[in-house]
Amino acid sequence: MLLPNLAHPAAPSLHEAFKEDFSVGASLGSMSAFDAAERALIVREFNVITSENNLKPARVQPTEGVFTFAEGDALVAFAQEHGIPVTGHTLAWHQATPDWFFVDGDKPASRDLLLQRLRAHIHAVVGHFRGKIKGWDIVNEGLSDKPDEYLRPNKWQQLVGDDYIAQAFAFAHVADPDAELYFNDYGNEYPHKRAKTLRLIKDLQARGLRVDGVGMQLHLQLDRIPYEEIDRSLTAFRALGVKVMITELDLDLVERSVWGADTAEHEEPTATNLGWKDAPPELLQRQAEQYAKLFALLRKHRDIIDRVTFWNLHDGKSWLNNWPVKGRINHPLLFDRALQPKPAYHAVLKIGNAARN
Ligand code: 9MR
Repeated sequence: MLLPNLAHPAAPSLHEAFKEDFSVGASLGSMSAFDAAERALIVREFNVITSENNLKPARVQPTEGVFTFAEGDALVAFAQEHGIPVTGHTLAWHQATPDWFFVDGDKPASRDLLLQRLRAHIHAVVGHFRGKIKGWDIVNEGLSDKPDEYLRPNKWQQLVGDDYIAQAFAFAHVADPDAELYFNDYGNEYPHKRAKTLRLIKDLQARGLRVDGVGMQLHLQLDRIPYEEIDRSLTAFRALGVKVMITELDLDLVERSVWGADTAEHEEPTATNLGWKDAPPELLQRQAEQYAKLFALLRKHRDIIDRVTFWNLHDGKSWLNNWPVKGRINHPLLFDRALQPKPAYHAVLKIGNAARN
């Protein structure tokens, strides 16, 4: 398979084009699912990697006390071989977490038992990768989607209380004192989650906890990118004195009625939500323009943005082929299914190569 830019070997790759600004990354699933051409593409274009699924609690500790690190080890080994830093994702979440965490026989687990399990999980996982994983999404999607509610009422919050987040940060810092610690969420470009992010990070800081960064996922939809809101959140987060990471970027081309990125939501197939084998060229063009406008905005905030990570490598591997409807054919990333750069790739690269002011 051809790699991008082979006709122009001198052309910089994505991460080279943005080297003055931020790292550019991709999330990856199981390494065994990436062939040689895909691996070459990863190494050429990206200089930071996130584990998409294989470090989630359901994968790592499916049964209490039984840890499986093989997939995570393979990803870290690949990254180390190429000198690429890895982000661990994620330790406390309302999804991909086995039920056993939350029960004690036929009763709900007590606060103490759940905290003991949270501590044991974090110590085992962060400890296993100590010195090998640069930073962790400690808590994922902990903020409520409801404007008037602060934290998402997930089982952690219900059974432990609001301080499960602080506890998780504290455990992780003990497990690897050198690891960076992040809070990751979607929708924090919008005012209510922006305000809650500020409240949460300030609360963690007031408790004297280490917090290195806020993750803005940015699962975006064509023609609906809230540029101004993203700009406002970046400006607001600057005051926190932490890094901002764009952690799960993609730009959905196919219609959907569900907002955000909650995997619990589903939608029935319709005439228009299943996508196309070949994306309409005019949509790919709009996608290119919108990605470019976004990267210009992100570059404006390069003093606080540490990295911009796409949610997987190419269109064929995107979660958006299976959400919110199973079996749709989506085109949300910069490379197509044949690993070829799309118009969006060239448009983004152009922003990276443009003069800095
Ligand atoms: O892309 C991930 C998909 O393959 C998984 O099935 C799903 C459930 O574990 O999680 C997806 O990734 C999510 C990420 O972990 C957190 N933010 C939203 C992402 C898309 O759902």
